[in-house]
Amino acid sequence: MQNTTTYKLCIHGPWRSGKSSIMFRYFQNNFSEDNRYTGVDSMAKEYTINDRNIKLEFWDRQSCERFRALPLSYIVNSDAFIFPFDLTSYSSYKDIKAMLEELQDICNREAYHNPIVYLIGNKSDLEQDPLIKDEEVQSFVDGHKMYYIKVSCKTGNGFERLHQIPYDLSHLTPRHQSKSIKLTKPKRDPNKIYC
Ligand SMILES: Nc1nc2c(ncn2[C@@H]2O[C@H](COP(=O)(O)OP(=O)(O)OP(=O)(O)O)[C@@H](O)[C@H]2O)c(=O)[nH]1
Ligand SMILES: [Mg+2]
Repeated sequence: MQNTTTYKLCIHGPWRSGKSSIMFRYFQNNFSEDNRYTGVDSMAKEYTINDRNIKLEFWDRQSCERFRALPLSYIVNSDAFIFPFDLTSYSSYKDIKAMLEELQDICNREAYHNPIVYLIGNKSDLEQDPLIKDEEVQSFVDGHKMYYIKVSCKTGNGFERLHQIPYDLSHLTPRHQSKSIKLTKPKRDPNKIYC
């Protein structure tokens, strides 16, 4: 039987930007207005692309980790990143830009690491008079070598592009294969209160 190649994709972004909703819309094609997605860290799906077996794992950073920087173990072991922001919140957009600059600094230091980055403008169903102009985001994206995709987890709009991700990744050698560090659930201190 043929080997399966696993690619890891980390979803990181501001609080309530739709990280968990993106994962559930992608894997289960559903959406929930309430917060019932909390607690699920990862989901995976297998594909066959050009006769190769590929497994795509999404890792969702939980809201209680919202003030923490992305741990280096996530960065060095991820083949791709989804960075969502809320199209109806300018502070969400400012936060995502800061997070992306931080990721880029680390990737530049780790000179060999060149992940695929998807900047996601989420909640497009709520956008009537756009608060964050497409041209503004596009000029940021052009300077940073990443894809910009507008989606709505509520309606599923834009997800056809996200479903191309396994094809984008299938051209790469996965990061974790040569590394000993693995993505795992974050360790919790039993004496500490998490949000
Ligand atoms: N209208 C609309 N609401 C959305 C959309 N995506 C997410 N939401 C809502 O926004 C809220 C936050 O979504 P989550 O998926 O929990 O966001 P998150 O980034 O995982 O949140 P934290 O983990 O708490 O930081 C929830 O109430 C969702 O129902 C969307 O595309 N449209
Ligand atoms: Mg979440």
